[in-house]
Amino acid sequence: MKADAMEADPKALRISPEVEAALAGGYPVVALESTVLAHGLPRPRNLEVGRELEALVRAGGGVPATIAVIDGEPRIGLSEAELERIATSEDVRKLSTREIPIAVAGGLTGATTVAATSFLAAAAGITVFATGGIGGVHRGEPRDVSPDLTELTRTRILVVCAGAKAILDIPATREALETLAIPVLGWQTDVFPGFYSRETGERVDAPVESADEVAEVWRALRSTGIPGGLLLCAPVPLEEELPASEVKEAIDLAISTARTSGVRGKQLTPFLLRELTAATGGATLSANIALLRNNVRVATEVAVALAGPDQPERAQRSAREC
Ligand code: PSU
Ligand code: MN
Repeated sequence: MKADAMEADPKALRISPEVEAALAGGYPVVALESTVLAHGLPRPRNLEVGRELEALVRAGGGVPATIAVIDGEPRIGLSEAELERIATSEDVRKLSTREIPIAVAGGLTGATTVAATSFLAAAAGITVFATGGIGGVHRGEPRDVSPDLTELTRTRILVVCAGAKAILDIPATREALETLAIPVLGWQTDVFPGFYSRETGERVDAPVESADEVAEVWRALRSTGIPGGLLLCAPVPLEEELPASEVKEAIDLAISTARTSGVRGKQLTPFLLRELTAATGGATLSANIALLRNNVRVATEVAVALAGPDQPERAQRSAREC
């Protein structure tokens, strides 16, 4: 099966000159998500984190491509001013894949979720994408299942994340990944991590020890013709971990507040994240930032491994020249 993105009109995407040059030269490129900036982290930390993550990709020898829709244009790689707009403007929507055409037709500005970022990154020819945590199966009935999961069944993308957050139903999320036939790798672990915490009681499909090993699985995914993407889960660094028991109460409270206030649909995840940040103070925020940094470092290593041995130095040179 050909990915839908293969049929996209290349003119429908605006790729920044730097990202375009990197892709044309086969240099390592790492896609970055914008919903985490616009709706997942509090201001003003969100803008600082957005800048820092881009800088981390560069420090690792890659070229960052933060993705968003700006005035109806899907953008792959943002300028400093555009990144600031996504992080600070009041009028930034949350866009999953289904909402991209609506934003494009309406000339709207929005931040892209894991699903939408995956789709646009793959359409632009990017393989590796770093985020914080993926969406999954929410608790309660009727089941609210993030399109992040289904996007991975049809889009060729390697997503690096810290697992799924405990605001979700973790066993159901892990089960859904299995049902949807999405390979789940663990970065130097066989545990499926739980965002703030390293342990969930769930397992990955296979541990991987190095970026080269990830690259091998990626190439095998492509050569076997199995459709869709791959999830690489990197646990939050040990010193920054928040044990699940320390956030459980705040999570249970946030979920019951959402229920009693009738918050559902696409508002649910941002609502729970805001409630949680407010309830736990800086604790969840610093763990969140630590795991984002870690995922970006791992993703850059993987992108460098996929680009081949002589690429990192050339990428740094090209980044300096831009
Ligand atoms: N999980 C987090 N932080 C986030 C998100 C998820 O820990 O910011 C964001 C991501 O952009 C993810 C989206 O793709 O929420 C999932 O939203 P939904 O459940 O509505 O699909
Ligand atoms: Mn949903």
